[in-house]
Amino acid sequence: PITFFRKDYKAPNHRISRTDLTFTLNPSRTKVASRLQFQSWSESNPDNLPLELDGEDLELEQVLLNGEKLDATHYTQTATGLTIHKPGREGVLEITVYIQPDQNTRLEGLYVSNGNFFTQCEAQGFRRITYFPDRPDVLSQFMVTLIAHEATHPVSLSNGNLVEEKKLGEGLHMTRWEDPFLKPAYLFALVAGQFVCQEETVQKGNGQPALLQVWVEPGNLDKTDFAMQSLKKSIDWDRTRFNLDLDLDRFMIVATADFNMGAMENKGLNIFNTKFVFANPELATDVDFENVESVVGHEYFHNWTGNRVTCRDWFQLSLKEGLTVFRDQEFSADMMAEGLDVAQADSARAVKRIEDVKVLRAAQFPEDAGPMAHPIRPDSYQEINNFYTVTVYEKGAEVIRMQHTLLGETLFQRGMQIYFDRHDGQAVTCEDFVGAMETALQEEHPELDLKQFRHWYSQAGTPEVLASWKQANGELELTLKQNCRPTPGQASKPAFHIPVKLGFVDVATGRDMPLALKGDSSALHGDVLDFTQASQSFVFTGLDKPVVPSLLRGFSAPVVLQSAHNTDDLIFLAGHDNDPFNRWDACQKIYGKAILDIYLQRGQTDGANTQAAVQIVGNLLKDTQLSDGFLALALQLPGEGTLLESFDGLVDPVAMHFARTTLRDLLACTYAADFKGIYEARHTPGQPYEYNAVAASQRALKNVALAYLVAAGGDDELNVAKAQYAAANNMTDRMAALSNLVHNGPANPPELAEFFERFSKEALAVDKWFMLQATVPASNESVDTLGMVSELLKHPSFTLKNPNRARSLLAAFAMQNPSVFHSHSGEGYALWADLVIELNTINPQVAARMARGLDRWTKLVPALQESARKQLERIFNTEKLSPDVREVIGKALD
Ligand code: B3K
Ligand code: ZN
Repeated sequence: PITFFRKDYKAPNHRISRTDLTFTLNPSRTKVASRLQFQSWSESNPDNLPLELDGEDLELEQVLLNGEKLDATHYTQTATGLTIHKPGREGVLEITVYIQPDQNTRLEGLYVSNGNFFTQCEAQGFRRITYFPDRPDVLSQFMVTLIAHEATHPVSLSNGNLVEEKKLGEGLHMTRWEDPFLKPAYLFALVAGQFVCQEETVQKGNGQPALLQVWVEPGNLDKTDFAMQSLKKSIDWDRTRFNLDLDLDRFMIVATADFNMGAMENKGLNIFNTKFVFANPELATDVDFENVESVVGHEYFHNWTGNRVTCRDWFQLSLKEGLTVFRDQEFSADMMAEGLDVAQADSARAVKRIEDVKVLRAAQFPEDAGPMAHPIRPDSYQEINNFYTVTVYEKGAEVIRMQHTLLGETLFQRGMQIYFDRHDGQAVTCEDFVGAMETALQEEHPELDLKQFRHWYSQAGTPEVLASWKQANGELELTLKQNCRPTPGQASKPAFHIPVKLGFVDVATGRDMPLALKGDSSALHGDVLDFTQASQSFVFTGLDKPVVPSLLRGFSAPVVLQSAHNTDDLIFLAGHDNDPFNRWDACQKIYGKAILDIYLQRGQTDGANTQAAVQIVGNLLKDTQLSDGFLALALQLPGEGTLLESFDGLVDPVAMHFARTTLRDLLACTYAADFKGIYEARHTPGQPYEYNAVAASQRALKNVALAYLVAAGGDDELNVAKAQYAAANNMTDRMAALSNLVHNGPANPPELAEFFERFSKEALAVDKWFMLQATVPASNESVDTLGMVSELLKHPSFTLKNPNRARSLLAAFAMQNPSVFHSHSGEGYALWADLVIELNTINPQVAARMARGLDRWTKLVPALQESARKQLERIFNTEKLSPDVREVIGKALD
């Protein structure tokens, strides 16, 4: 396999000032004619530099240079590209190729979905469309002509503005699109086929109108309202919070059922997985609604952070992704807090923060501890598609968030302004972003810099922070130590600059004490402490009365904090911390300790931590001040993935599942009456459904209570779930009820069949149906999940060709159902390996995602490691293994 290194970056020889593309669209054989105007960048040696174009799986018809046909001695054609030996200082290159969109099951480049044409070019899909310098630092002006049959493909779209439209005869029609902005090829898009749209005109900041459209296949218009609203909110939010306006006359979203990931920010023509567009009460859960809003926001925000300023090379991916995730997280938080008073808004924002940190801990921490660990700005890759990771995205967003914490909102926004002033229209690096933030910081604080902070870009691994303290004579000495375990290629790492947001909570009053550092106070900025050394002590003064430190408030850095809090401290923080995130986190810590105790003591529940967990839940249930959204989160136990990762030793995921279930059942029995009360107070069948943050959190809490009720109960409680299913007028309640029935009740409840029949024409609901069955845990003894998954693979509605469907069974089973996947028979791994191997030939990118299922196999108990290795090796030795899957499995086996 070829490894690409960040240090090998070389600027291109040529720029392509203008790109004209003409597509004659035909599903089995599409003609792509390009006309590239190129100029050499070099002054000194202009004529001899070859023009290097990427290209894969293209049938080359002809090449013309300045109007003259080139014979094959003037260029070199390989399996990966075309090099024009002596193109001259500048000129016009015309190339004609043919491609086969309907054979494209990889869904990269131009492909056909349900008869319609779509493209996906990021990261390197454009080279599957035509020969071109397919690298993000070549920015060109695109003019696109689309020719298609009017009967089959009446709508044809590309980036920018529609400048011409006409009939051509013989049933053909053409549209011509001009994108006013320079862009790299990865932001190119085209869509053609049968579509209908919902549209609206809005006013831009400069008073000019902009046309917004959401395009879907016929029959789906009733699912587009929410996406359109989300788009309008995103536009308003970016203008008010970031002072960034829509720069286009036309902004389109198109939904397709066949898509490798969530969505794509192509300039002016975003292409979305239907999963992140379609939303109506019948079909979408509250979580789906929330996701639609956040992904619509994310792609829209890319228009500035990604498109106006793009990446120099793919090692810089986090430049746009980390920043844009940070922006979409802030957008969602602001939307959740909209219209609430200050205290409620704080708690609503904390709910969003908790949700984001849960994802980070469940998915990114394991990645950072495993064979695929990489810095947010990787140093090397074999297949770039494997680096669209939770590290680049979510940890990348944390690294931006830390800069926001260090600078504060005002200076951070100043840094954004400097960033755009310097780099609008350019392809730049992560360093350029930090540089802009550093300039903003130093305008106010010339003595500060982000020098050490930059390690967050270059070092992988989750730092561990140890915190201990002594309080005496009115002073509290806080000692912090940091350590980051080795990751592939990085044995030891210099200390990180870790912003520790903190407070000292007065035990008597529950109030925060003022923060004052003894002596040199330059490490404290407001309530944020700069922790910069391997070991560091800070003495705080003015603390006469006993306090409990609350550290890393709001999760101010992506680290694992091991604090010296004892059980009483944690119970106190769970009830009194003035930082809602840390209140939640104190609950999680106790639950985690309790589950580990139960795990280590083979099911015993008489330990002190278990008692503390029971006490905490009792306190939470009594606290009338808590919002439903917060309470719903605080009552939920840490996920199995997070638990496995937090245990320092080899683990048995099946036993861990049972330990977690034991605590859940104990809590459920202890507080059955309270859960019933919560449930009944919030279960209002017949009330019309509305999606908004408040109503959604009511439903969330209600359904958490339902899960506890069912966990502790017998038939009566299952009947509560059955009744909720029967009365449901929305997907949130329907799915919550059904998942309790399927996960905790007898095999094949009638509701499962009813659900399939009701929604058999709605692909996204059918995905949910598969997913529910693939996630039945080992603790449900009446279901043989593995057997059921094998049967479901043969279901007429199942196909590995559709990524959503493949994920609904395979990812659900291998990544969201540890107690079955890691079953001691090894059958789970074998089934997973079969499917990865099959998917490898269909869609390498999706296969490589699924292949991550055993990333953490060396953390398993020896017997499981042995079965895991066997399957990993079986995959690795498969013929025609794609580079995508090879990289993932190869690194796991290394
Ligand atoms: N930028 C795209 C992801 C492309 C993934 C290519 N393998 C979506 C996003 O992050 O918004
Ligand atoms: Zn993105």
